Amino acid sequence: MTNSLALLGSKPAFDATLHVGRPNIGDRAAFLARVNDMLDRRWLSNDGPLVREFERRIADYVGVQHCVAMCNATIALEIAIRALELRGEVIVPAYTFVATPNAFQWQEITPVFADIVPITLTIDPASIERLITPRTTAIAGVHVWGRACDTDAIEIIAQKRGLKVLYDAAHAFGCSRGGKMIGGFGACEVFSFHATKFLNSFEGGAVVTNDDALADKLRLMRNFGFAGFDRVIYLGVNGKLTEVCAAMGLTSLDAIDGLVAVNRRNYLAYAEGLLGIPGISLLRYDPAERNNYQYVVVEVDPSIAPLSRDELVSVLHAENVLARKYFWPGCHRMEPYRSLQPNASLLLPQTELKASRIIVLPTGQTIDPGTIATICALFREAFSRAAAVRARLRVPA
Ligand code: T4K
Repeated sequence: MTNSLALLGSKPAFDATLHVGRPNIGDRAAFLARVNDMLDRRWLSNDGPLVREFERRIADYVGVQHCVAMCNATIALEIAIRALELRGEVIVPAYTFVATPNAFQWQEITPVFADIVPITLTIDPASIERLITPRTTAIAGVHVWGRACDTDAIEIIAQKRGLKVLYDAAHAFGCSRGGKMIGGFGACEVFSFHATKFLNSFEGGAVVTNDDALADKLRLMRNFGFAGFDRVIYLGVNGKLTEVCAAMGLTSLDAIDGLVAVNRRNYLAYAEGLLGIPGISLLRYDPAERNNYQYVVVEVDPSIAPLSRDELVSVLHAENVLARKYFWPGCHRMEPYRSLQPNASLLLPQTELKASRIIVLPTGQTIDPGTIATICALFREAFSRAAAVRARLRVPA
């Protein structure tokens, strides 16, 4: 337990930095064996056997017909957008990682920013309805922090207005909604397998779908549009996953039950440690669903908590706890959207509120309950010494 705060002159609670997004790593020997086999085969990329196995196992795990693996989720989103032939405007939440709107803007499709539902932080169906124009071609929900969008309401709006639906499921591998695994909703869904994600393949992503024709098109587009030697039938790009990344992805898949158990243990330790701290609430996962518990997301209510979110983050950083303010500021406040849509914030009250209050805390294999108890004690200590912390933060270091 800490007795004081680094910001007030004590030694930091941790010698080494505790990062959010520290990668989870499966069985090293199994990974290295896969890499050795790969080197012996001399097949390093371009639809190799490890990528094929990875795709098959992802599709089985999620319960969909097709998984098309890609080099990362941003490219996967871009290729999905092309394959779905979207244009004009697409409605996206402003509370997401900037890769979501960028995938549209990069293709000169306007991401129109919708607000979020305060409980789940996912796109608000009522906000979607208000933003539909004759130029709208699709709705892109984000299952942010692994919690599912209201897929039923979105489906009803899409059917009524003739819109396509796709989901950015970057955070949501291994999660479910209504007992159905995420991956099977909308026309397609996009997972990220980035190093920081629940299932990690160093870099990587995938589009999953039950649509045979869409899957064929995605495969062609990820490989320059080649439909066989010397025959290009679509505008394509290089979106391929490498074999070494697939080896890592497969090794992560082998470890998945253990990864959920560690994440859940940590999540419960935070829930216990933060209980009763004024103005602090932990984003809840629905115990009736499958969850990956990959993110520990805390909201600081400044009307109750003695310190603001930003003040708390400064306290934690001084202690070598590199908590993050994801996703602040909302995408609508980042370029080019800030310049292109200067009034967007007027329609995004919940996004503005949540983006100003959220802290994401370290979890995963490198964090244990003892570490979490210390982090939670830092919250209490910071609040009990709020006046001194505030005074210290007012004086430039
Ligand atoms: N959609 C959503 C909703 C997303 O959140 C993301 C990505 C995407 C789409 C796009 O997926 P990808 O194209 O990346 O597949 C990080 C990740 O790079 C990004 O993948 C992720 N979301 C985002 C939420 O977090 P940054 O800019 O915050 O990264 P950075 O460099 O600050 O690292 C994050 C933390 O992870 C740091 O505390 C350091 C730690 N870290 C990172 C890596 C790579 C490690 O400890 N070891 C590592 O190897 O974006």
